[in-house]
Amino acid sequence: MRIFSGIQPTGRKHLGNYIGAIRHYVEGQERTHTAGDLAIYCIVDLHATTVPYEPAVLRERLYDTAAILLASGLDPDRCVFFRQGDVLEHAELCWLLSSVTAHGDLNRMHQFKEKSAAQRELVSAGLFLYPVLQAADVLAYRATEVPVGEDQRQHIELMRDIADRFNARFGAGREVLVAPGHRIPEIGAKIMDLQEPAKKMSTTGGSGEGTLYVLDDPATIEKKFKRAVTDSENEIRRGPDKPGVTNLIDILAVCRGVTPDEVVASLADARGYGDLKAAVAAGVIELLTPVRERYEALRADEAHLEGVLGRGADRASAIAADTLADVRRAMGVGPVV
Ligand code: AQP
Repeated sequence: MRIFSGIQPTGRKHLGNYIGAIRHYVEGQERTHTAGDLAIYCIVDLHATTVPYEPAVLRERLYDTAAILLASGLDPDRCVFFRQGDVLEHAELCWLLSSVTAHGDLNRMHQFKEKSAAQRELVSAGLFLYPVLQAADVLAYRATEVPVGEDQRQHIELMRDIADRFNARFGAGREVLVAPGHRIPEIGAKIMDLQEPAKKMSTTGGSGEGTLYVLDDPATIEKKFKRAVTDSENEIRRGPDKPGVTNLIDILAVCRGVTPDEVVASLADARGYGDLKAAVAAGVIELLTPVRERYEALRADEAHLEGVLGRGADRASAIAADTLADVRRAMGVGPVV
């Protein structure tokens, strides 16, 4: 078992990122460490350049994201934690894999359709190639498991196709690249916007009031849940006709580490949505307070963050270079080695 996952240093990380991805990174780190395997986590700054951005802000957000991940429990002694832009193999592998990626498949990606529609000036070729770079990220480490939220399912399926196509075209009977599986949580894979519960909570596409940030203070968390959009009934249950209430139940289930049914049962005597909202706010405050408290000290020491990322990049490079050498050899690229 080898785990790989990447996270963008864009915007501020929100509850969806935390519940759908970050907390699973920590779980995966412990699981692989215990089993003598490896978990590899990467802040994908190259991906962040595919939409308009400010270079100075990108650096700030990179440190913000690194500090959040460490504050959440990533331990560089128990996993490999690095910045994508430090390991040059990602970009080269992206180019090489583009030769076995169908243009038509990239055109079908939901994320490309949504993000390209949102661009006012330039739809970059980088945005189109985003899933190929993401495939390179994972395939460079021959990862078998990729913890992600529901929105990334299509990209993981594409990277499996890319690996299979590469092996069929260039492998000469060998599995040069490993087709990874996704690990999408049963509950919390798609946390919805608190104001527009039909839409996923999102860095770029969501509403400010409906997006709950990992670093929000308790008063803000209470306020955002109090104002969360529900429906005109008073019945606490899950269902496609109740996206707002379903979202609150699921968030509370994750916070308590129980099933949504157990959450519903525990609220049998509730006086209405007010009690549900108060319980969710309390649960999220308990979940995120330790992260927020650890964050400040970590964020203040950029030299330490650079040291951690640099050491992680050295470890990552050693693995990725090995895969790249195999890929180049299989494709007949570069000198004979
Ligand atoms: N709402 C969500 N619920 C559960 N998981 C989510 N993820 C994102 N939104 C939700 C998961 O978080 C991981 C890191 O995401 P990312 O920062 O690399 O960017 P993203 O997937 O594009 O999501 P964002 O942060 O909300 O940004 P945009 O604005 O692009 O939509 C991924 O594993 C993702 O599945």
